[in-house]
Amino acid sequence: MPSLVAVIVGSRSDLEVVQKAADILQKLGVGHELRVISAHRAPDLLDSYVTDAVKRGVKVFICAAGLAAHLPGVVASKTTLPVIGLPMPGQLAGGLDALLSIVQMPKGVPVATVGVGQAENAALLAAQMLGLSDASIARAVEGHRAEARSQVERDPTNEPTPEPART
Ligand code: AIR
Repeated sequence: MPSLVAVIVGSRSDLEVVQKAADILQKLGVGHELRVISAHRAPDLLDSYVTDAVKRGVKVFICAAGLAAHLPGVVASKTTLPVIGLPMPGQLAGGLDALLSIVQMPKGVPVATVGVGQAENAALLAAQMLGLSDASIARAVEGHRAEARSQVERDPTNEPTPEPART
């Protein structure tokens, strides 16, 4: 299956959180690939990887990083394909450092940012973007949404309230 989504993380220490994104993409049948490339420690490798991924047909990037999280912004500076930033939980206010680094992009180079550690949402957003031009991915996203809906509706607390006994 060709990769439509490239997931890049800034460090192996991010992999546990990001695994959920890969799981969701797998479940939805979206071809994807994963790389560990720090924008600060290996900028040249990041540059060549993004160029190559675009040539191979990747359509959306998910970039996860913590601390001074410049990875999504750097990738967004190299392509006009959509980039989804996933801030990693960190030591500063639970990941506020990464969230602000990612969401506060200067005008002209946007990064679509999901919540701190919200890997599932990053994957769903990527699939929704691809679903605009791929009916089977759109249907898979609908199915996932329907499952979530029925899980809430079937929650035991949502059983109909019994009528009070008449005296
Ligand atoms: N990071 C790595 N290079 C640049 C950045 N922003 C981030 C990683 C990880 C954090 O720094 O994304 O969340 C700590 O990385 P490490 O490798 O020291 O565990």
